[in-house]
Amino acid sequence: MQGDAAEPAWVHGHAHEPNPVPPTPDPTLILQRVDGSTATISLDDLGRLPQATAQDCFIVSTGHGTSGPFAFGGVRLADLLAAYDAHPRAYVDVISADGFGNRVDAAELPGDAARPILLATHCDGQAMTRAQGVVRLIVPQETDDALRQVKWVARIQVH
Ligand SMILES: Nc1nc2c(c(=O)[nH]1)N[C@H]1C(S)=C(S)[C@@H](COP(=O)(O)O)O[C@H]1N2
Ligand SMILES: [Mo]
Repeated sequence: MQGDAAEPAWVHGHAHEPNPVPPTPDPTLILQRVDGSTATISLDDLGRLPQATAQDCFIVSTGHGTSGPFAFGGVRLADLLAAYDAHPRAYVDVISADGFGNRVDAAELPGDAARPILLATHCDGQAMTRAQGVVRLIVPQETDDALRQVKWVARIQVH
């Protein structure tokens, strides 16, 4: 996608009406590289990559209030991209099947070593349920009431 006309609507903000219902049952996701080639990534594939934790994360949910702090576990977004030879030039769109998404700038990817940007599969050491969002994007530094916690990540589009 190029140019403003093709921008996804959520780039310009998203209403805080969290969808509680997973749009699909299968957590398998598709990664698309800058050259258009794709890789299919299952939950097992994520589990085989190096695991990291982001401590002290809250879910400031517009639906059911604030909960936490949680320690989310999973794969650093930067590690996933490197493992699949997907190198962003500008940004990475992390998109769910229910029309939600968030844009992570390439400059944000190195992140904070103690609280990295994650594709989380675990919460407080437990495998997350599909309803909890697996696979769930976690940007620990976000301050926008969970707008950067994309539940049910289905597609990672590298630009
Ligand atoms: N796929 C998807 N992810 C989403 C949303 C959504 O509607 N769809 N809503 C966001 C918002 S605004 C909030 S407050 C949180 C709510 O997370 P929770 O359902 O775990 O409380 O999910 C975020 N992630
Ligand atoms: Mo929200």
